[in-house]
Amino acid sequence: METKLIPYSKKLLKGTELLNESKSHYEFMNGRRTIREFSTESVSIEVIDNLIMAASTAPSGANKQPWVFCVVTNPEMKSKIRVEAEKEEYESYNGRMPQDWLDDLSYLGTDWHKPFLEDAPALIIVFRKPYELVDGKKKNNYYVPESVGLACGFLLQAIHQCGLVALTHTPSPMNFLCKLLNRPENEKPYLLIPVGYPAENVMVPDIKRKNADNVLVHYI
Ligand code: IYR
Repeated sequence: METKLIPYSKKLLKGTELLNESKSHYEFMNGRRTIREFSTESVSIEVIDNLIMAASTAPSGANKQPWVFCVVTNPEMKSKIRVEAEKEEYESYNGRMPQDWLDDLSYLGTDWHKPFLEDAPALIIVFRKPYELVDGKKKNNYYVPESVGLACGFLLQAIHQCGLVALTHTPSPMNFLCKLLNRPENEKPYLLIPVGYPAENVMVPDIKRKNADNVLVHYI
């Protein structure tokens, strides 16, 4: 197949300008924190749509873009999601999660209560699509978890860029979301991301990120 090519042009940075840009971007991203308490203040749907379309620019296997982002702002639907998520989380925190896991989470102070599912103005539920259904036939997608993970990363970055906050929530198992949102069989829930403004005077755990010695290896 003949590929149609188009020019790619972008302003190039060099030297100190490049160094400064890379440093200030690192510092900006290092200021991102997961937030678990949300203000109920609304965010316009156009803003949410722009964040999602930024996420949807992520690279994906064979450019199949194997994702769907469902946005829930309806209060009744948010309540239904909270009820179902809390049922699963109750089971997880009371028997399904091994003690080691509970110990690893204890500093976060999380439990089965999930008020952010009603407080946050928008819940973005990300579905992965292992395959497409074309005329009732399955057509496989490629590198689906990697692609959808990248799209979620782009989404978190866009949310941070706009001064909003998010939580990467994984009620487990998440199958109730397929039913509640009436999704087709080729869509599997991947991540639930409440988005909005932080609750007033919100506090976050004083966690430390690993330094370069622990996450970066040079081969020069
Ligand atoms: N899904 C649960 C538990 C949980 C698991 C991990 I790994 C976390 O980093 C945080 C929470 C919950 O949302 O509470």
